Amino acid sequence: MATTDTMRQDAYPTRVSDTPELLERTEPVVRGGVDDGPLGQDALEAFDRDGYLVLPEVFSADEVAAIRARLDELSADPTVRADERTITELESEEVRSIFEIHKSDPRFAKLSADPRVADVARQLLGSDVYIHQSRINVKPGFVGKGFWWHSDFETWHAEDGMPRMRCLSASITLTDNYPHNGPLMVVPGSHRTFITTVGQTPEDHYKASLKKQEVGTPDHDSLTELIVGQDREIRQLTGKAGSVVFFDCNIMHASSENQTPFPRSNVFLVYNSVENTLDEPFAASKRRPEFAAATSFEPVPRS
Ligand code: 6CS
Ligand code: FE
Repeated sequence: MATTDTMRQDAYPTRVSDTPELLERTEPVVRGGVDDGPLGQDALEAFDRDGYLVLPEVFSADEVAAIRARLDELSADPTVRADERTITELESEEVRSIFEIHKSDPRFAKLSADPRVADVARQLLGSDVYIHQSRINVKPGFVGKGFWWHSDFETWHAEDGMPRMRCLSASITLTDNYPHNGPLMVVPGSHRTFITTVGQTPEDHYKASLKKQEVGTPDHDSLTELIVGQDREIRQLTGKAGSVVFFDCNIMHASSENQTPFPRSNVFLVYNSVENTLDEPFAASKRRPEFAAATSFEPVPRS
């Protein structure tokens, strides 16, 4: 019998039931080997086990300074601030995120193709890659708010139509990340469990979720089962500016607000495998705008 859209295979059914579940990941984490890129066996095994990998000080202080200077220019530019791709904080007019920077700015386009980042993404995903989403998270001192616990893949699957977990983020730290200024927190190993969430996706959900996500985030009992029940830990990814944190699309992560004078700014580049291009959303009436979910799947050029 011919399958219809409603019968499309969905390995990760989320936002469809009123009871959350913890499902096993049904696919590999690392798809390439030591001959497919710069990472050695230990690094590949660490990413496979933990769902993330920190490469310290990949970019020089001068390179970071140039990117930060550009970030400061963009954040102050009234045209950028008025752009729908710029998200401000819920309680202030402070810039929270600037999306699609790999398309709007040549420096970030070059950064997204930098072999120090893109070659690692290709190796881990075992294929050519394209940019699903890019953004800068500014998290300025004192007023930068946090990001509640979530799996990126849950949103990218439900709202953007991303079929499988063959996708990762590379976070380039533009400022030193301390324990106290809202660094990325991850639950190592959580990438192998998919927590389904309850609650239907509202129309134009991204307008609220990019400021403060609620629908699509795991409930407290599921988070407790994931962390306490599965005997996992919460790890703060601190480190010097210029480091790169690669993290799997399904790892459970969050970050706290920043109550210090020290900004915590990162560039996020989301690499999706060209074998995992977007389908129709799995749990939303329509896909999010292009700046949140690219539908041009050109591979990032190799250098
Ligand atoms: O909804 C999204 O696509 C974005 N939101 C968060 C909190 N992380 C992933 C992504 O940038
Ligand atoms: Fe995220």
